[in-house]
Amino acid sequence: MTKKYEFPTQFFWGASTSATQSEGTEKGDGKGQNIWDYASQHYNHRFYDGVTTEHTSHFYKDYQQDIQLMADIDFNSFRTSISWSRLIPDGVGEVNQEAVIFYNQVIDELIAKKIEPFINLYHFDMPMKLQEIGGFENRDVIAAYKKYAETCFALFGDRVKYWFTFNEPMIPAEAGYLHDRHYPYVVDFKRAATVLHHIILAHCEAVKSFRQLELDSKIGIIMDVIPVYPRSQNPADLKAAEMADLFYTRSINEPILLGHYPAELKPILTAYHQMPAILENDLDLIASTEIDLLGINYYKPRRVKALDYEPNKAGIFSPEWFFDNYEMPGRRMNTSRGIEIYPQGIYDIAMTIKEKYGNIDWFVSENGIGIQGEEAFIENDRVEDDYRIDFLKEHLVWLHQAIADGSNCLGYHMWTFVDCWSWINAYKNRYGFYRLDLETGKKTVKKSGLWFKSVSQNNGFD
Ligand code: BGP
Repeated sequence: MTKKYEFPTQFFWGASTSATQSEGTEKGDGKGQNIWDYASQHYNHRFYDGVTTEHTSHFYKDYQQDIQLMADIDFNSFRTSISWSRLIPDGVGEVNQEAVIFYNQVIDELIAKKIEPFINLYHFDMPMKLQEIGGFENRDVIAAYKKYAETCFALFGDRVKYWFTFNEPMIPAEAGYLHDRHYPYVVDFKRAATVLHHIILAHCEAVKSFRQLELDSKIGIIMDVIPVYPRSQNPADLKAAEMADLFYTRSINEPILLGHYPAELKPILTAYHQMPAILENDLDLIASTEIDLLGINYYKPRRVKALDYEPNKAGIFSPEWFFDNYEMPGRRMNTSRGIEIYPQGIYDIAMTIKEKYGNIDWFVSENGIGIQGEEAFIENDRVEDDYRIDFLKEHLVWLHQAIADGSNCLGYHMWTFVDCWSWINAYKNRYGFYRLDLETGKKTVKKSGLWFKSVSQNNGFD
């Protein structure tokens, strides 16, 4: 029977997570520390309720059961990441054989359950040994990442058909080196720009290595193409929006998707002495790298207005010298997370990809709603999360419209499969299709999980 909102055949339905947020550690697993293991122990006060990475949803131990739970609600695809510091504990040396066994089992189990594995190589989780030499600020780490990527392709490339180099490549630079949210908690624009440039080069190197293998699979990257909306059509607001877009979106999207940095960036960074070192062949490498598939994480729009006050330019250089964030009156909020909900944004992103980025194949790689205090919605042992179903529906309706208008969208992954540990917020906000009981570890499907199952089964909804 046709559905009112029917999606293209072989549409990917599933969810995403990351290694650090789901695996946990077990005695004797041979995993090396990454920056999150380190930061959640040594800067424990920065994490909600002081929960460390040891207390995640135990995918390392429970992967078989978890994959069965995914199959129970009809996922046909699932994204997770490989933990670099699990596979190569010091980031560059010996491969940890326990990790090889684990990831082989995960991949095989997913395939056996007819769930396509989407494998990402880097989700914010620099091995601590490499962070000690500067992480992505140090050019040598590009070569270490390339070697790590090649190791993954060699070990798992025979079965993994969808690879991704990075999740949200802007975030390690912006949150770790400019806005004091992620370790190493540096606040320095030029260092952030250096990290971003090196991440882009690492992405290019991994894609280059991948191409040489001529595998029958695709490679891409997971990004945010955050739509920017000006407060008004006043030229000052429009200029502010242009600057926010330039710094936070185009500076990463254009090198990855168009093969060059936006021309406007260099004169500004040079004038303010913030230009990172770019070596002779870097721009050629960027220009010659193409991806096959783009993942887009969409949570919120960015609303912008002209500055209320002149910034103090004696302070640390910041993109916020050129615009203010705008709190639109009447905006619809997810108050748990403190972000605006704007389903139409997904349509606007699709049209930007279509018009500006060659209508490349893409999929929604994350979208979801984190809610604090979800236990208040438990009835008869089930979270009755109608608000999540409404959220999903509204976004899917806009996505459906985008596809009707010619967007090459291949799938939709919700964040996330089971309530997971989150950077900074730990377990404050729950996002999963399954509820995780932190005391017992029990995972129970929510109403939204059952709704999603029917959507996947019917490839759409009414
Ligand atoms: C994305 C990250 C995810 C996930 C999600 C939810 O940006 O890729 O790893 O954490 O945001 O955000 P948060 O956990 O901060 O609420």
